[in-house]
Amino acid sequence: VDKKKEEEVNQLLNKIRRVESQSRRVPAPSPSVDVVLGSQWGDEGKGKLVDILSAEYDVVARVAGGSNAGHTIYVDGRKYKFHLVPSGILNPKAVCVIGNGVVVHVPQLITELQELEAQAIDFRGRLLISDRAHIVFDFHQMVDGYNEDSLGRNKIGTTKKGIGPAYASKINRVGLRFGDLRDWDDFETRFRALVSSIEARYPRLKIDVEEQLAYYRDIRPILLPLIRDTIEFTNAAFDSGKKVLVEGANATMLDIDFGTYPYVTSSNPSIGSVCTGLGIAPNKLGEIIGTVKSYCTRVGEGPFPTELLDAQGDELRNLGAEFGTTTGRPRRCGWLDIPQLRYSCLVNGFTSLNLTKLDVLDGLKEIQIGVRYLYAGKEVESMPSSLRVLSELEVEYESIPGWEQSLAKCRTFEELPPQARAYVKRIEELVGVPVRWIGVGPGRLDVIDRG
Ligand code: 2SA
Ligand code: GDP
Ligand code: MG
Repeated sequence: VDKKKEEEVNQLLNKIRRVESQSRRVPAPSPSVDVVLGSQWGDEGKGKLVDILSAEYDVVARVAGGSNAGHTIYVDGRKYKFHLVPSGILNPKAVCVIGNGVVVHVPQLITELQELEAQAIDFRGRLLISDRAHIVFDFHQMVDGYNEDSLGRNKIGTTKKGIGPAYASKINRVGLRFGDLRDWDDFETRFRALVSSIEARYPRLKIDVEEQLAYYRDIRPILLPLIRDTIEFTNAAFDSGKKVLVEGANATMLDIDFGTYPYVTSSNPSIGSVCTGLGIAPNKLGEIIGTVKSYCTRVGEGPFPTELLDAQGDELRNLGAEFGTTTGRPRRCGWLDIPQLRYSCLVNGFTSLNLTKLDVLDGLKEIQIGVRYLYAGKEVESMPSSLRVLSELEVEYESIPGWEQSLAKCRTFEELPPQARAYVKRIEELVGVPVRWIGVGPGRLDVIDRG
């Protein structure tokens, strides 16, 4: 009898706990902040989707990285390349925010603004830079180059845009932020202190302090009107019912925490930086869209399990025009990697996928999908942190027949040839996340939206 009573009490307690935890869970306010992220090693085509979606949004924000990112967009046969300015700038309605988590090289930003002006795109009043965003100075880029050279064969393969050194200044608490430009005397004092600390560490670097200070003194009147408390701005916009879209830069496998460290970038391109790089609370997040290239590419050094080092890799590079947007470097190419993608889904909680560049596979007789990692004869269950394991593991592949015809004109899922549909379905089945968008060409309209 006692046992029965105990069980009844336990059941009741469990019920109360369940009800309690449900009532404590605050539902996501509506509308929510939606996010487009890179799920592989970058260059999946995030910029293109952000450009397409931005017509529906009032605010488009960057939250991490800097001018290492390169986002290419084709609209009406015109090519646009963005490194710092959010891709939403092409939508005349959207206000674009460079969040506190981004590191900004001012000369690059000015170049992009001049390019926008030359193309008659009016960005005035539509571009805001967080007063907490850190500045990438020219000497950060020099340090980046110097570090790479001194690593020799062990180099990371960075873009040499000063990203790592600028984040290092931030973490060392000696960096300068855009808000610091508001008080010139203080900026000047702290700039000299920062240069001294860099010179002490890199005695061979020649930094022209006066020339740099003169540049920032001159450019200050152009920058000051763009500098805002973007935490306040973005949250106020959200609270008044405005729709916010986050444009991810780089990708999960390049994440300083989740990527193939040390062959990574120096920020968190995965979901966490939406909160830390913009000041948005996690309960405001809505759709988290993972951008997945139909095959894999990587620029720079580091392990790449499904890499193709043969003619097939060269074919993918040529078909997909896989050359860096920022540096022009040839991208390493390989097959789609399901264990890697599952890991990315796990870390980011993707609610849907944007599968890009399916058209690049048009001419192939057969397509491979990497479905399992094997190490020392056993299946590897999770993403190994060891570079050695990652470089030595074997990948088991599944073969899918190619469709051997152009997808360029397809605008619905049903219009895709059955082999292409099977490829998409198989990906959904293997990762357990629906594919909502399918890219069939580089243009704004070359996309299937399965809604
Ligand atoms: P960094 O410069 O410190 O961030 O480099 C560290 C690693 O991160 C990689 N990385 C990238 N990978 C893909 N695409 C990127 N953007 C450009 C593009 C790259 C280009 O859109 O094509 O033009 O070469 C990007 N940015 C950084 C980098 O290769 C290092 O492996
Ligand atoms: P991002 O960094 O993720 O924005 O991507 P990048 O712009 O660096 O690289 C993606 C490249 O693929 C760009 O040149 C795009 O124009 C192109 N692209 C994007 N989606 C598609 C697609 O579905 N098909 C083809 N053929 N090209 C695409
Ligand atoms: Mg890119």
